Amino acid sequence: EVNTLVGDDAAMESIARRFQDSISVEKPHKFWETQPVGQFKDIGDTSLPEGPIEAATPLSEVKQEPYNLPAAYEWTTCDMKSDYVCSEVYNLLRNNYVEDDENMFRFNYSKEFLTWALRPPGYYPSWHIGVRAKTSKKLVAFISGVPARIRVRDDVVKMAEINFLCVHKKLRSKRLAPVMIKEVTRRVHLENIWQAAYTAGVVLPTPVATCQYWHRTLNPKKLIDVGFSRLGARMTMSRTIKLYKLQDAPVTPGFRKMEPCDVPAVTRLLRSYLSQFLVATDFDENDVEHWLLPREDVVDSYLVESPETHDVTDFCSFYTLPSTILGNPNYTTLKAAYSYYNVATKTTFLQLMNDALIVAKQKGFDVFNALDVMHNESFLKELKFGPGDGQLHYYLYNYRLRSALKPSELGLVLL
Ligand code: MYA
Repeated sequence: EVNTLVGDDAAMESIARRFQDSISVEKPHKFWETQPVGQFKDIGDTSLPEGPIEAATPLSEVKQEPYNLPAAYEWTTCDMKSDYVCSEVYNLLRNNYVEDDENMFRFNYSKEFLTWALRPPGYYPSWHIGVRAKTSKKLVAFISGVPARIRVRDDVVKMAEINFLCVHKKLRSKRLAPVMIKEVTRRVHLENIWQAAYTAGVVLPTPVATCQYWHRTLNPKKLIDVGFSRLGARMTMSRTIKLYKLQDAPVTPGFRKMEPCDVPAVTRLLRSYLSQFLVATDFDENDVEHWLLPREDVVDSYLVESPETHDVTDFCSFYTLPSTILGNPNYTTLKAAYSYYNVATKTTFLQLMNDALIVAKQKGFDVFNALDVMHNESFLKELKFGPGDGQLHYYLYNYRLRSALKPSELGLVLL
């Protein structure tokens, strides 16, 4: 009898999870061991230099033909300007993309969101890569990249942000993912870009940072009904509703929605804020216009314009990412807002983010999520966010850091 010593369920679960994490660090990664990424065996070796792991090669040496797929499948470049193709990608992800550990929820990125996420300034259509079944032409897998400038310490590096890797549930564990990753890598190399950034819930060689999601309940009754959260010990529903109650309208004077004319001021504010983090996005005005101007049901941005000086002093933003609720008779969708980039210079972070919660509640979100990146720790507990159970690992491809970063050293949010 080994396991009778631990009586508490939560403690058991956390031990099981840590045990699994330690296994995943030991188990071989037949694919990732062949890639220019930090390897587990090198953790703690501070003699290795920071920067690119492999040098760029002349473009003429980049493989010109796509990688081979199993005979029944073919590559397709997904034209995200086509409403039909966009719907195909949307449906693949809606039915097969990321689920929580208990398979209760699955991300349901909207079509408008995908258009936004995949067509930023300077995007490459060739980086929107699908796999189709040859006979039916059905889309069965997808992976995407978009270009970004990411600063690592003092170097601004052109990178690809890789996202939406998805293989149809019926085609899992057939080593399709490594072929897709190699193919996107090839197409990124063809644009003379040699580094990438990505996030995943799974542990791979080797995270540059491991972050945690925190959740702020906005609609307690629904979150409890659908099993997202549980009624706390010694809590009733009415006490819980009262605990999470917010004011009806934002309280900061000058708090308003961001508009096109604010792009220069917001860019200045954001660039100055992000300069303090070790790894951060390098936003210019074009990026801010694309990534931060409000788009209905996709991204929301608010700022504080000083009533006296008319300076923009504070900024907050969040994106809309609903999840499908799997197998609940009463509800089909969980409406979640995800904290994006926030800057506070005059207003306190606490008051700024409290106003963000208020507008999110007004807009009908059930929950407001945030990672512990940047200065988010400074408001999470006080604003009644609770820690989630999943972790999000950040990775760089072909770029080594001497040691892992703290979440608070990251100024980067991927969608
Ligand atoms: S993260 C979101 C990933 N998507 C999902 O979780 C959706 C649901 N799951 C699936 O669709 C499948 O399970 C996926 C794997 C497609 C994830 N990132 O084909 P397999 C490795 C990287 O037999 P499947 C996001 O989108 C795994 O360790 N590698 O497995 C960012 C193993 O390798 P190794 C992953 O389950 C993506 C191999 O794949 C991931 O059928 C960033 C097994 O392949 C993962 N999330 O399919 C991609 N999951 O043996 C990297 C598993 O070595 C980009 N694996 O352990 C790298 C930069 C490229 C550009 C570089 C430019 C210079």
